[in-house]
Amino acid sequence: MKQYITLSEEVRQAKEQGKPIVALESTIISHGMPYPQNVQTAREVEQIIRDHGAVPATIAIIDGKIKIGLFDDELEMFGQSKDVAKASRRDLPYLLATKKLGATTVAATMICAEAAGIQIFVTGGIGGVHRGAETTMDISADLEELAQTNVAVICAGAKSILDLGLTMEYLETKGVPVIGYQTDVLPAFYTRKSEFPLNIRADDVETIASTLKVKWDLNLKGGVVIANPIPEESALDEEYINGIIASALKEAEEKHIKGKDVTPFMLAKVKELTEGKSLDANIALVKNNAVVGAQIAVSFNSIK
Ligand code: PSU
Ligand code: MN
Repeated sequence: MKQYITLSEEVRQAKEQGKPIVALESTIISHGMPYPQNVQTAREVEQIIRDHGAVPATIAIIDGKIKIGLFDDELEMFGQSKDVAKASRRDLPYLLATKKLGATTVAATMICAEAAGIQIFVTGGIGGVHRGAETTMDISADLEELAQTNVAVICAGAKSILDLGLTMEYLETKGVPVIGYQTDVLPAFYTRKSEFPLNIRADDVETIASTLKVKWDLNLKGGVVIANPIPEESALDEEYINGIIASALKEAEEKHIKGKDVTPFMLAKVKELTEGKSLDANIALVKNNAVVGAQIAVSFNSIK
């Protein structure tokens, strides 16, 4: 796999010096947020990670290589170009072989991070079991990746465009720990709470770091979800956002949106219906995850 990986100079030095590194995905840039907020957020998230003592590594597929750490003009390209494929596990071989541009999802970012020796990954929200999956079978490849790839994903839970109950059942079946950071219940992305209790709560990052170490020391393969609620002041009203999500889901169904297009469609539609409020919330929660993710990376790096 090594021949397909290119490290940025910043990441290469960080590895050489044994510094903590935090992986970041690029689908959130190319397909999760509009331009120019996507690029601006990506830059700010990288800086937050540096300010908290770790080194950011945004991951993407460029010119037949898995790039670990992007240049500023590459971030800009992923933010602007309409010609970037959404790259999940299944897409990596073809995109690398044909030297196309690919923005990595949570699943693909986990694969690339693990291959580059990075165990901590910060994002906004993970994919999951979609509502109606009992007939559509729309279950994100992110969940299968969490079942098998040794990377911890810091997120704000999963969006209620998904079936959160089924998503939790799936993760339980696959043996993926879901750790609530200072919370007893699964956060629902735009809101701090959901009706789903968590089995593990951690109030400090050291507990999370040591739990990761023990899991992988035990050779229990797979990832860990660290669910970090959106800051109170940025959270949206639950009834309000759930109403919007219901209308967006209805429209997705009427327009026969399927497969990999479902999540980007829903994100863009919810943004439109909330007049940008969902985007502001999304940006705030990713930055908050960057703080916690960097702290976990620093702690994990000191004990691993
Ligand atoms: N959730 C978000 N923003 C995103 C995504 C999820 O709030 O950008 C992206 C992530 O890259 C995630 C992917 O891995 O969507 C899941 O897509 P799918 O449901 O098609 O697996
Ligand atoms: Mn899907």
